Amino acid sequence: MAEEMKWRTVDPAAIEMLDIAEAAKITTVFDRYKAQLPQCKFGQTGICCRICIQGPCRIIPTKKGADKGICGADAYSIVSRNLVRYIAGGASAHSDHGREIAQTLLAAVEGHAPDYKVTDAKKLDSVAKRVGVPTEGRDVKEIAKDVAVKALNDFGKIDYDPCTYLYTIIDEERIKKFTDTNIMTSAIDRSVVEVLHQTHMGTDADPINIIFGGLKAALGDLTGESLATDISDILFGTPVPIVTEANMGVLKEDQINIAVHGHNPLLSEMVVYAARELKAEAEAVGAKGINLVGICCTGNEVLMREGVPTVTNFGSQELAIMTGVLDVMVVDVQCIMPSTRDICECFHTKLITTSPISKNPGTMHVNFNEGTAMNDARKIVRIAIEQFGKRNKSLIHIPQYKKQVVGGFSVEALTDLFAKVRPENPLSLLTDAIASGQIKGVAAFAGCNNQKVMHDEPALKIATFLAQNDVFLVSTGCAAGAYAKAGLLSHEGIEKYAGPGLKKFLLDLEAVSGVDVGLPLVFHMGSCVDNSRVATFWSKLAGTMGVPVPQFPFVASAPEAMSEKAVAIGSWVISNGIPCHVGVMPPVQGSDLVFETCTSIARDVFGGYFILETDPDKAAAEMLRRLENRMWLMRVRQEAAKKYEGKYPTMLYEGC
Ligand code: MSK
Repeated sequence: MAEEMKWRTVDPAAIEMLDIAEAAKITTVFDRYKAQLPQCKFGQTGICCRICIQGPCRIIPTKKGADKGICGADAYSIVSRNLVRYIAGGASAHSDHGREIAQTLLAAVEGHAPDYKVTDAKKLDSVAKRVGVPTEGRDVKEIAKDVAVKALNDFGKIDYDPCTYLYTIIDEERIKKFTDTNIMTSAIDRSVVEVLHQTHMGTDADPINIIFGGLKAALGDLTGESLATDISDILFGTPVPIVTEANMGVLKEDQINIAVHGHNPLLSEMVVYAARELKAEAEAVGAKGINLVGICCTGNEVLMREGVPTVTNFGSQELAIMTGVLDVMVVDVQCIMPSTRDICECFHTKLITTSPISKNPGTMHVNFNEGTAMNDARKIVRIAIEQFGKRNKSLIHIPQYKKQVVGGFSVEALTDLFAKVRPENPLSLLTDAIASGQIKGVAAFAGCNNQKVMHDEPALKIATFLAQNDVFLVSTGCAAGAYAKAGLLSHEGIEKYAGPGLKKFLLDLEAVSGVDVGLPLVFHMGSCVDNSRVATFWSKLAGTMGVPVPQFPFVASAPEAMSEKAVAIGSWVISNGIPCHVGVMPPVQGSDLVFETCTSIARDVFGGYFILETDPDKAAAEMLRRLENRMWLMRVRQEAAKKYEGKYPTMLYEGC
């Protein structure tokens, strides 16, 4: 591999495949990033305005006349507008995914989607109770219908009451905070439309007001994620610990390989069922079976529930095709690089799009429909069976790297795990370990890969540092993909990286867990929409400890944030009172006011704030410091409460 490319990834399988790409002169995302350099400084710092067609306007603070846009917009208006439009995009993607899931549950109980059913009646019951749907003496279908309707209602109800699926996962302190700051979302679609209107040319020029509008849309995003997770669990089952593998070594030369890629489990679950059903047809063409593998968050969905191995995460999706054994890559929505088509054309791999809103010119399209789901999935699997015989054997190269993965840690699964030690109050097992100082707090890792940083490296560096310092770790999305490929989602991770306090905690738990292969260092909580599980987790932990969320020692990180969805997630994370590290500089440096609002003023208002740090070593140290600071403050508050019988002066969320 050329020297300048060697710093692009730490994944050994990806390194091997980049050599193949270079030899074959195949252009990948790694090359295209390089070709885009240097990137436009105006865009990078957020001071390029493309909102009307008088522009684009680029702000030059030192040049009279060019220090404002043509309409007179200041840099702070432009930067904040650009930022919240990312949030609107992210909220649209997550919530539209959630809408499809809710519509499918409704269609299933009304008899229009015969291949779907209520798989997890226990989850249905708990969601119904939470969102106020009566359950007593009612049929499962009736309850499911009301749960689906409540979810669909959250998209566009006409009143201004808070969204049900948001209101019921946050505590009273946050309800008051969101109400007082006027960011409580009353309808997902309205929150997105409103912020697009607010940032239309000539509407809002006030950066703080714009940012608060963005936070309302971010809470719309959380609402969409929450209902997507809940109803996916109802349809396909709430994840429980499951053992599988990750990295390109999961591909099998003697089997038909199908990669499911994108986000929505409605399609990928059906492909799992169809692959099991059509095994004999695969054998009839000389294959030893059908090997399903996952990429990105569709991969995470089927890993969590079905144990489907992960072949890779976002940054190296193209490289999986170059192994020459991928017979079909079937995609739904989001994070699918258009370039996958060009790479598939160099191999026998058939790229199949399935969503009416996610097509790629020149690519086969099988329209996936909830009413004909299994037939559509069978069609896709049969295309893969056909492709198997078309492989060019001289192009086959499977890097022999794979790691064991123990995934499937929904909040319910984690609670059940802790209950094995402490049945009466399961989560207190972790909060007591935090209170005693054995565990320093909890860190959640989410998000993508981004070509601006070395593929997978920041996620690994930060997590291993925090593990060595006894922080309990959970993860979702493509960050979880990085940990899966590096062995951090298995017992190997505990042995290699856990500090003494964390190691004792995990090994004690492991002894009673009933998971034969042991527990992981990092607990995989699912796909990007499953960040709602993370929000539920911190809410329950804080409740168990008896403190508001902004006081609980919890930090989040998106070490390689890339998508609009990541911006939306980060924004509701900080609104919920959690410090959130971002390892790639978002376009906010063009306005000191917006930068300070994100990193500092947000802290005074919400208790959460962004830690914008591109050096992973510094970021890891900073995250640990923030956890320790929260723990120290909690002890100070407790001491003060004892001494002054609760009548001590009010403190800021995180101290002065
Ligand atoms: S797939 S949004 S690259 S996590 Fe959810 Fe991965 Fe980020 Fe897409």
